[in-house]
Amino acid sequence: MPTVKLPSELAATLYQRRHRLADQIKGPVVLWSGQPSARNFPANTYRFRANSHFLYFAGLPLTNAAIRLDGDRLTLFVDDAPLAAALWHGPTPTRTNLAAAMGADAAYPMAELSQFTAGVATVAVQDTTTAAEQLHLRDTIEPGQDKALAEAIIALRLCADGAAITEIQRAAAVSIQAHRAGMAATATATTEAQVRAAMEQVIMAANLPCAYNSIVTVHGEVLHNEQYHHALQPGQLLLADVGAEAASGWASDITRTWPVSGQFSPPQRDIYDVVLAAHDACIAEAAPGIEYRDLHLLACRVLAAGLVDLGILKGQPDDLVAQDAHALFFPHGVGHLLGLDVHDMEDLGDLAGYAPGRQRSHRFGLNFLRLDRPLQPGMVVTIEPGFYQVPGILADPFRRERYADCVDWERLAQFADVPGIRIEDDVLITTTGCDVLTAALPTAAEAIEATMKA
Ligand SMILES: [Mn+2]
Repeated sequence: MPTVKLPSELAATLYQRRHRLADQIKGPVVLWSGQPSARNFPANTYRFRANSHFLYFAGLPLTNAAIRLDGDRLTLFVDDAPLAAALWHGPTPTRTNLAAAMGADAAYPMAELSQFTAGVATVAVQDTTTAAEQLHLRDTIEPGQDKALAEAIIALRLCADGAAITEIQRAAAVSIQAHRAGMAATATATTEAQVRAAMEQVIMAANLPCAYNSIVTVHGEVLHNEQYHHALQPGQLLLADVGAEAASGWASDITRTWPVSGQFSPPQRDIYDVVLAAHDACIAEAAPGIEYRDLHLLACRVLAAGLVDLGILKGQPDDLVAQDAHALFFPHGVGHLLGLDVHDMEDLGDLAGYAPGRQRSHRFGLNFLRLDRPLQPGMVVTIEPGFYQVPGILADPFRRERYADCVDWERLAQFADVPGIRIEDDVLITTTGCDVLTAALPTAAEAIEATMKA
């Protein structure tokens, strides 16, 4: 039988996370890992990813398992694989081994879990089979008990510990290599799919999954484009938002935009430098105590000022931002929390992203802001301003009318070869400022052009 052993430092980190949770919350907690969902028949499944809250405290990506935390006591529930399963899946570690690796005080088959779930708090998992089981097994929950657990977990996961930072850096290092490979492959690639393949090849060869579905597209204006069939033409921009996930589950998230020909056209370069100025301004300001919302508004102001300088927007940058005119071209937030999930803890809605008492704005320029908290040391966030010409926004008669005086539409037409640009880095907030974990991948236009030739 293969055996699992966690490095002692990681085992200590996991113990510390569980201990800190016990400090925050009274009463037992059960966290489920979840199980694979069937694509069609049961044996053909989507790739399984253990639930992030389970991973955070258990450290092992077990399938169909649960942990019960009660004070410092850890109980593992998982089944030993039936002997017949080895025919299809090979030998797997035993429950006894997994429990020892995790530092569990006791371990039982999943069938025993029902005896331990009275009155426990939990967090819902994504797969519907396990989610139904969670509902079925827990009957005596106090109102607000699950929310209190979610808030306690958020208090921990909001700031990365040393082990988490190391793992995000590991994932980021592979993502940086993937982006370099994508830039280098563009000279000979004829489709988006070929560049995507060159990028994901690096991630697959490192034996890692992607942290999210890759975006590799000449239609950067489609914010979450998941099509890869378009031909690459000289003169186009290619936007690649691709990130590896570490074996431990921690994510990285990088976007770069580069010219298919290897050289930005003058209009592309003009807009690129405006987006880069917004990106750099946010990174220069990111520090403990700074409101993330203010970084978003800073990005909006720098973008608006740059677009005024280019003659695309008309007016004072502050006035334009107050009217949300920037959102015609930058209709999303400047970034999000990054951790075990690429949009960390968004399974909890806005509970993690928004500080207590704060709610999403309905404003056109603010309603996609995913994070509204003061920055704290240990937080990992993305900084990802962009510029997009989204037909659904720019051709919308209501917006055309509303912003008729703010936009020089004739001037804008001269930037038709700029459908979408985004520049995204992963940023760790330190005690004095911030550390760009993805800084080894260039952002400056000349440096990108140089990397494409490498
Ligand atoms: Mn992102």
